[in-house]
Amino acid sequence: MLKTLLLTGAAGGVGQSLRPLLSQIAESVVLSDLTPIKDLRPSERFVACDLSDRSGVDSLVNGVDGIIHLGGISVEKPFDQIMQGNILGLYNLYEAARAAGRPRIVFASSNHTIGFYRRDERIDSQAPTRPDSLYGVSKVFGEAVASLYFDKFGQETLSVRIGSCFPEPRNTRMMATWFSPRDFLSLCGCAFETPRLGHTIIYGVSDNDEQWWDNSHAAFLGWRPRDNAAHWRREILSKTAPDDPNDPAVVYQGGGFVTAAHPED
Ligand code: NAI
Ligand code: 15L
Repeated sequence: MLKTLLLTGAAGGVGQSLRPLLSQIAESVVLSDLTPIKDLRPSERFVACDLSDRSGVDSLVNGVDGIIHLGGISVEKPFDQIMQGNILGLYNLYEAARAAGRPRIVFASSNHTIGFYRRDERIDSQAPTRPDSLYGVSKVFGEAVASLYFDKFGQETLSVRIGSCFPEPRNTRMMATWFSPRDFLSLCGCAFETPRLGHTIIYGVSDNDEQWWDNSHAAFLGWRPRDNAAHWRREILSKTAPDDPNDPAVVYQGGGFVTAAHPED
């Protein structure tokens, strides 16, 4: 059990889904975001912080013993926004952690680091990255910083290439990519408890019938996802038009990020 966990990006979708579960892994939680959170539980306190503000991030990280880093831009956006949240913000977090005794970090990376692999390819965490967006490139940067900071400074990180973390799967793609908040929470528990984490990359995905990703390199974590998107399959198929097998958003793992225009065009 952690004494004090820092959750960045706490006001976002994943942060709000994880919040009610965090008492399973931490005695107290510092929630942080640009957007205020008002409905605080007794074990929570809120600290507003822009991740691009170095001294703000230094104070935020000081005194915590574990970090789940969700904060930043979560979709394709103009590069300037991505640079502030995901490049500078990520760097500030790692520098703050290095100065504050190296609390373990669970970094919310993304499947968009590898979105240009086809859905009929099964890849593991050692496959070369193939980002599908500027957003995906920023997550590759985050993983590279995590790698450097372990090799050079001993900062340990679990980089979780999250598929689609929502309370329920929403479309046919999520039959393969869905990652339940409950499975994410149990993975964070494993990351904080395992004796040696190093810098490990894992695909954040539930125990879905449809599988694109091989997590065998992270088997030492002993993590067992329990949820399965197939439970919603019939309902989703009944509500959606059949996928066009020639649509690049269906051919490639990254879905709509693959076909999205450059955000500055
Ligand atoms: P979200 O967009 O709902 O939440 C992100 C939060 O970060 C927002 O509340 C936003 O205010 C905050 N934020 C943005 N820029 C900031 C800055 N400069 N300083 C401080 N806070 C800032 O995203 P969501 O869906 O909750 O995702 C959380 C994390 O997980 C993101 O890093 C995202 O890239 C990653 N992820 C999420 C997936 C999903 O399926 N939801 C899939 C893959 C990765
Ligand atoms: C992500 O990286 C995004 O943050 C999220 O909003 C979803 O689009 C997810 O990937 C996905 O691929 O479904």
